Amino acid sequence: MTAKPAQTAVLYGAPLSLYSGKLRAYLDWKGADYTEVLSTPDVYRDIIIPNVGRPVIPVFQTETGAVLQDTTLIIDHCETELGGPSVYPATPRQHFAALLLECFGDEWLVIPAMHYRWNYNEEWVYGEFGKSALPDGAPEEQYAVGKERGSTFRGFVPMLGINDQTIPAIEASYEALLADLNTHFAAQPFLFGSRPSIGDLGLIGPLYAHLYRDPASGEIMERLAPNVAEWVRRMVNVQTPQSGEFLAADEIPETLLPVLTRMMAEQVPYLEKVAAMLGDWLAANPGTDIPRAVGMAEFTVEGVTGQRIAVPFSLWMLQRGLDYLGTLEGDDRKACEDLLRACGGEALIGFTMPVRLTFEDHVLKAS
Ligand SMILES: N[C@@H](CCC(=O)N[C@@H](CS)C(=O)NCC(=O)O)C(=O)O
Repeated sequence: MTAKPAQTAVLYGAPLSLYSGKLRAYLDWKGADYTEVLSTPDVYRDIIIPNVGRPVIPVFQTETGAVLQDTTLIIDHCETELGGPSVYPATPRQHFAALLLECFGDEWLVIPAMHYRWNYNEEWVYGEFGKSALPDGAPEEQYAVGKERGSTFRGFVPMLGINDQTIPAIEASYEALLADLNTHFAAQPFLFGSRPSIGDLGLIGPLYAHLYRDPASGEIMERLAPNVAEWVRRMVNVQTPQSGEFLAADEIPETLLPVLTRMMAEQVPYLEKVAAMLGDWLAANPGTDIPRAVGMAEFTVEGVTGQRIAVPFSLWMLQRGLDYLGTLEGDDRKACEDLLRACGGEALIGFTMPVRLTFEDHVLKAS
């Protein structure tokens, strides 16, 4: 479905939104011509729900009026339409690692993002929800509306596996990740050199809107990992669009190995479980659209095991990386597989998807 042609492209989003931050950072680095419009209730009613079918941000309206959702699809659309320097490295290991880290940021770091937002910034965030819903309202009105709207998101917290048992492990894992990234960004401006990649964009979603911009979380980041806070500022206050280069010779800095290792240790075992559960679900529900969750899956962080919703969409994100790996042959493929072995990612070599997933017209489908 298309809406009326716009003169310039429009990003419908909000300052407090995780994925809006990812898309905005991309569009700014790309030097795209666009305006940002706050996703007020009117925008949800008039633009988002009629076109996307559900209330979700960010949504991107192209100059010709097409309405796109999902940051990955929007970024890929702009990469094709706008040309110019790409956020996808051209060399195999960097390209593959960037796709993996996009999946890690988008689909896994939502756990610390939501934990710190709701357990350290709750009252403040209600006000932020209110600023989006009622931009001209008085602070008390904004708070009241924001509390109503924000409560839905607060309600997701236990489903993400965040509870009294898992919180100490989630915090230990996040602090260790911050330490690893702090070391990395002491030496490199971005993940793979002086140009941001799709991997940086995956990480910036949670690490900006929730873990930097939410005040109590931002204080933790500044204190524990000032280089990460600097990287956030480089990502979101773009000084020179389209600038920078990826490191020569397909180098993966050693300092990224602990980050990839964390992904392999925490997220990949969970994704294996989701894959198995999705296989069972499809066998029991043939011909049905895939729901957002297919049950609760076990996950383990820093030795503590919990349960969280099993999200098939996360497998679609993983499939992007696996598809890329599948296109590689010979030395290029070996280089990527060696990288996986170096960070405990053997499970991704020959990972079996229960089915091929497509995400089209805002719906995830088995194809
Ligand atoms: N994978 C999507 C996720 C979009 C998303 O989950 N957005 C959040 C706000 S940052 C939202 O609107 N969630 C409400 C919902 O999904 O029902 C993307 O990259 O755009």
